[in-house]
Amino acid sequence: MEAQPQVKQRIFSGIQPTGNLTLGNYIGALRNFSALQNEYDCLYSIVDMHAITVRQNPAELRKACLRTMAIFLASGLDPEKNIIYFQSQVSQHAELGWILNCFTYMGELSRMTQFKDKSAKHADNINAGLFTYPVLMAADILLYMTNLVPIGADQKQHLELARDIAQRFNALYGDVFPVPEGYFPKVGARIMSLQDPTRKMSKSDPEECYIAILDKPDVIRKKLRRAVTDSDTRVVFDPENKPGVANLMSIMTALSGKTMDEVSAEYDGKGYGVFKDAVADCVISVLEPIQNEYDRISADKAYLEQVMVSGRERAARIAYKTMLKVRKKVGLAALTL
Ligand code: AQP
Repeated sequence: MEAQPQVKQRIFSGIQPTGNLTLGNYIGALRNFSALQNEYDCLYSIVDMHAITVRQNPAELRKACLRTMAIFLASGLDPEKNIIYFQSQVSQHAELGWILNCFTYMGELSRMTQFKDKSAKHADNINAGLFTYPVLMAADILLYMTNLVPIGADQKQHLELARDIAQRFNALYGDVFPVPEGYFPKVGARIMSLQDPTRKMSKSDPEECYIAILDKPDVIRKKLRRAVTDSDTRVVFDPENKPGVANLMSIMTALSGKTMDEVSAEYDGKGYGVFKDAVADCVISVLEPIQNEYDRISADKAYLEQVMVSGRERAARIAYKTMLKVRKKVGLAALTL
């Protein structure tokens, strides 16, 4: 008997086109995207609808969307193998988001730490979208019958909620959605701010707190030299007492493949200046080729347009099929006779 071709498991992940993508986004998410593209059937989305939960400058947001797509491609994502697309161009995200809102409880959403953090950061605009953000994220994932979600540790709580919603829906209507699993980097699942290493590195924080994927080498070196450490001189991994050094060690370990012990053996006793310069060399050696590729790709507007159109069409086909099923299950008017 002829062997049946193995159906690949599906991956979905998204990144918000807000500001400059950071080294945290790269280590926590983007790097895994390209590592997984051969084994899985992958959709990678620029989630622009999530971005407007915080007030954005429209012209800047549009530019940031294209910039983010160019970074996806420059970091090694193949648009033939993967579906790369803008979330807002596939209207079923909003449609499923609404339906799933009706299967999510206020109490669950009130517990989300990102909502609490972002409400504190944007106290003048605590809108309903910010509150229901995790439901839209659940819709992003479930719309494609996703099995695996590569994300950083900060998104763990949102993924848990997506799993709960999927299970709740399945319990009512039969096995509609696979219950998605998270895929987290072994090291670097939470890269911390360079200025406050007890908080995650975030692209909406002030410039000196993060390294942007597109930061030039001299900027990277300067930011790392100014990174907050401690008054001790030891290069040892102790996140509780030495969060700044631990963060720099995580960055180096994640990017170089060296173990924490190897990094410690190499730099302990040499002073923080030498260590920080070595971290800068390591970061630059990874980001510089991506930046060169980014310059090439972002100059080719026709190519970006082609990736955008093809991604949108391929994603919409899958999304449409899911919505036929979901609409039928919940009893909405049929789309086809
Ligand atoms: N510091 C981080 N360390 C590891 N992973 C991270 N991610 C984000 N920051 C870190 C991962 O990157 C993916 C995309 O994140 P996002 O853009 O959707 O939003 P976010 O997690 O809220 O990131 P930011 O930088 O904090 O964005 P703003 O400031 O715009 O809200 C996710 O997989 C995330 O885990």
